[in-house]
Amino acid sequence: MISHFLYLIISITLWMQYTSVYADEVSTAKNKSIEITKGINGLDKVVLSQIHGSTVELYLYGAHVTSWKNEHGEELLFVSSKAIFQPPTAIRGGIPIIFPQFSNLGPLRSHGFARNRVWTIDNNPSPFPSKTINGVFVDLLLKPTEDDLKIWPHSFEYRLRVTLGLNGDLIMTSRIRNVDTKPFNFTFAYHNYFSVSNISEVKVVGMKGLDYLDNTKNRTRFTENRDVITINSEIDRIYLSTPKKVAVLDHKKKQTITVQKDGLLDAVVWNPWEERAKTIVDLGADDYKLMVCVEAAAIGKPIILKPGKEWKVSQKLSAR
Ligand code: TA6
Repeated sequence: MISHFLYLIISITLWMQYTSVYADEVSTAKNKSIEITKGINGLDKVVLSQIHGSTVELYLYGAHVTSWKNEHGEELLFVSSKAIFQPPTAIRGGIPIIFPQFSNLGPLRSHGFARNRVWTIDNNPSPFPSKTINGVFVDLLLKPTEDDLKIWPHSFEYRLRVTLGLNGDLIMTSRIRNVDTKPFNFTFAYHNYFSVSNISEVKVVGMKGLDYLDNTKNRTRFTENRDVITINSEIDRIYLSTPKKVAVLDHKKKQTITVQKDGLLDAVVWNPWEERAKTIVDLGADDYKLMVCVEAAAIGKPIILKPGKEWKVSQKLSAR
């Protein structure tokens, strides 16, 4: 009799354990998701969500990441209070994709045209390495239109994978293929705008001893002698041949954002400060205090891509 009773108790316990594990798995599967929806002004937007609560939002317009939140729902990217979500204006903030021309280093409008085009979702991308498998991701594709070929006469296929890792990291992998018959050159950047508590609290580390081109002084070349870069006036520099990791420390937030680059030699540091911010119509007057751009880039040595070849680079952003 007692053994029957014990058997019943054990069975009920096992059944309860099984159903609770099963319920966990169901909610896990529900919480890690990709949603295609409408954003500001009805523009198509993709939302990636991870099990622990981190999220990423990106617009098909520009393949532009506009939000990256940690598991506590805190926003890690800066988007201007005056950002215009209306083509053909590029969205001010988030992560503009700068291709095929950084700044005015060529014949195109500043920062090229990838950030001003509507990308498509690529449902059939060529295989990626399996290390992104734990993440939730979306694949996007940009090909030039007839009009693009008139201003930049080079056929390409640009495949971008945006992944939100299990631990909340944001990984962006770009693969640019030359599908033309001639080689072409380009420059490139992930133009990351990070949200900061106050620019006076920010330190950028990882640049000591490196040469940089100062955009505020006609790209004159200097050498950085500081361990830690603090910002108290306009800064607009292209650091050349930087290490794979650069970091943005925010003392007040007690937060470090790490930019880990793969295949991208350069890093840009930009804050317009008060006077120049006034000349940027889609930036709020005090917004410069709340942002710093630390960009993963290929500028110093433009990329030369031969027909049939693919250039593959990535950045991984982590906030701890
Ligand atoms: O990456 C820095 C920079 O090239 C600056 O010179 C500054 O002008 C900024 O980008 C923003 O450029 P945009 O064309 O978006 O106004």
